[in-house]
Amino acid sequence: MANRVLYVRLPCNPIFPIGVVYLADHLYKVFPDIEQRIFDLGTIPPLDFGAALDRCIDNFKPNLLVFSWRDIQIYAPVGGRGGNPLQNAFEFNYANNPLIKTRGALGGLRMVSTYLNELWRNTGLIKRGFKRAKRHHPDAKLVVGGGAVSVFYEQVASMMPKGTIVSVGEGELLLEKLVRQESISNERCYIVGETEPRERLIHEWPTPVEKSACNYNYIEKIWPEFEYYLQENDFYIGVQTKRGCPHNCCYCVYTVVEGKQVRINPADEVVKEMRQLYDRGIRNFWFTDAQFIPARRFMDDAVELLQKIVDSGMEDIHWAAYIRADNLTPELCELMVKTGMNYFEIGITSGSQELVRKMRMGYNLRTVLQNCRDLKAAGFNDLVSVNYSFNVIDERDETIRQTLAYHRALEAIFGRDKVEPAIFFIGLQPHTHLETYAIENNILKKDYNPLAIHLPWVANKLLWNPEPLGSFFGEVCLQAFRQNPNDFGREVMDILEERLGLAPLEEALTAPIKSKAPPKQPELIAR
Ligand code: B12
Ligand code: SF4
Repeated sequence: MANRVLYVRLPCNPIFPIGVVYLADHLYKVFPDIEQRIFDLGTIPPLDFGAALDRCIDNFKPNLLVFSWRDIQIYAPVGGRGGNPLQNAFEFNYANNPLIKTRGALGGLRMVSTYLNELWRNTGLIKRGFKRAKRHHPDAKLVVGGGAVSVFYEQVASMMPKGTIVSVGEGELLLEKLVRQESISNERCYIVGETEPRERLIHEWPTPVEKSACNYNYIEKIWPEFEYYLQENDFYIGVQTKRGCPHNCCYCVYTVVEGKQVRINPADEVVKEMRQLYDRGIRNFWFTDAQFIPARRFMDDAVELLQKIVDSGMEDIHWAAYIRADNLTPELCELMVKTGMNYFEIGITSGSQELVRKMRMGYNLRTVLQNCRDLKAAGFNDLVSVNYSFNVIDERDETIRQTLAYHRALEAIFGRDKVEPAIFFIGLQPHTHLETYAIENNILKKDYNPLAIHLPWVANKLLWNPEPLGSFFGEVCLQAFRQNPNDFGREVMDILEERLGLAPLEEALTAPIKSKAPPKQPELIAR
């Protein structure tokens, strides 16, 4: 039996390592007698990573080494760890001034080197840890998982030592089997150098696990650095209230990582978990669900949870989440405000109903607008971030004008300063409809490597911004970076409006049904 389990969360911006916390909590509930330890490299200064890992392994002597890798893609449009990747890419691709072009190229190189360094550093830490653990237990096992590994599970094989178990999605049952030393052949995983990932492994459904409140009395015993996250007041500590998302949005991989089947964690257990954190001084929570209210049929569950939070008397808390704002009622809005929601993100992607439909998102923009009015009427007066990705599929001047009209309507509801337009350019991810579309349309080769963003011809395509509108957006973004880098999103919207004008709102809200409509998805029919 593997009875000494060490969880190493690989270096990461300080986001609460909820994944390893849940895994350790689960194993404790199944095997109360095994020894476990959490070691979070997110709390260690970079120069000390290797030595601190060695010390931890020498002290604890694990025979099951669990590495959790959260994120790999640092080239998101917001200021990433290597600088602002969107600005670099656009300066390099679209700037007319050669000096700015060069600055973009240099910035891009800096970003690429940060990215490659992180890949090498993390794989180096995994190899180093494995070697060290084997000094104490020659038959120690190594398993890697987490968000980054789930998305890029096919690519990480070449970077891992032989024998590494590479896991996709949630890891509770896999770890249970590893502790018992049972066969793992039915789990969503493969072993480097021994087995190949099954075809469409990521599309396999996770086995539902009934989630109970995480036992933080236990977690603080096995995680000496837990305190770190309790000291700062502004951390949003992760609490998961459900898993899975039933939608099919064309660019999204969550729905395959977590699966389409939504599994609700019992509301009493969620509140019990929050209570333990509350009693330790935590006031800010992030509901880490792919979507807090994934579809209308889950609205009652959200009501139940929020009502139980009200009943619990935790009055001075705040929470944030990804919210599909088409699934709200006035009652839900009131509960959201009453329970302290002070930030949410809506990923409508476009304010044009026609494009929202083409991206298979299943949103009704008119409903979203009405629900936002209800939220405002319920007293919501905080920040909402609205994600737009221009130029995804079939974008035209006309649809841009519609998005602008839609955004102005949101501003009219919440106030300009309360609606943050987050301008994303979709990072093309494996296993998404958009990837299939790109391959079918010869934009990407079938054997492209989604991690090879250091190759400019791959990077350009993975940051989805195809011509003919690509250079137009490049130019608009560069102007916005120049004019008002601190309020980039709003500046982009203003420049676009100056150049293209606004459509009537009604036009944004109505999508003419054309003969070339996308294939109907069961979920879209359901709503
Ligand atoms: C909520 C969320 C956020 C929130 C986090 C809020 C908070 N305070 O926690 C916010 C909005 C802040 C956020 C930000 C970002 N995120 Co985010 N986020 C998510 C999301 C939706 C859920 C993550 C989560 O906490 N899940 C709940 C916990 C319990 O699950 P978990 O940590 O994944 O752990 C489970 C499994 O992964 C597994 N597991 C974990 N480790 C291990 C190890 C082993 C060995 C095994 C077997 C299993 C295993 O078991 C765990 C329990 O079931 C995921 C997408 C998704 N649906 O998974 C993206 C995701 C993790 N994010 C991602 C990224 C990239 C980011 C950003 C870097 C984006 C950016 N460039 O700005 C930022 C910055 C993050 C940072 N480090 O600074 C990527 C990471 C992969 C990648 N592409 O590189 C993901 C997967 C989304 C995606 N489309 O690819 N994010
Ligand atoms: S609703 Fe959100 S989580 Fe679900 S598939 Fe669409 S983008 Fe992904």
